[in-house]
Amino acid sequence: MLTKKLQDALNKQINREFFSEYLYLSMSAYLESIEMEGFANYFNIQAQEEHFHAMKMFNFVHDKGGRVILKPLGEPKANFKSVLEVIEEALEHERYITKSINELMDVAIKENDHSVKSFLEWYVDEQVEEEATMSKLIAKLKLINGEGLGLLTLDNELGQRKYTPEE
Ligand code: OFO
Repeated sequence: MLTKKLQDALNKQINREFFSEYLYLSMSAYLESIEMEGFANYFNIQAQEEHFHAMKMFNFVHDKGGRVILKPLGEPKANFKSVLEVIEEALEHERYITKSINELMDVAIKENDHSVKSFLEWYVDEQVEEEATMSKLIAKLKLINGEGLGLLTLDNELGQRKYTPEE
């Protein structure tokens, strides 16, 4: 069983994971619109990963005998100034998610639910990786001034990325 407080906090996080999926799809759509197909592919895969994060938590709430309540998703930003701005906003968003996961972990600790704490460890680790990946992309984009042949090469590289379902 989950306490009401913990169930509410998990439901809030499920909403944020689905919103992440929606935001990354919106970023992917913008990138398609400026012919950056590799970056668009990259964010399409990010969106699929976020869907997985949301469903993993959705299923966990049920496994714990809890009730999932889905709430509306906000409207994701649709237009950006550049590829660099997209990645910078994605990093900003991941930092917000990290903070949100940490706060959720605080609730699990206060409610003394060890199974939820153990479950959330996966998300804590995942956030380190997600922030690092975005930071590296920003560094690369800055190296090539976000334009020219460098940008096309990076776009081509990101176009090779394939979705590998996580555990
Ligand atoms: Fe990109 O983060 Fe989910 O958890």
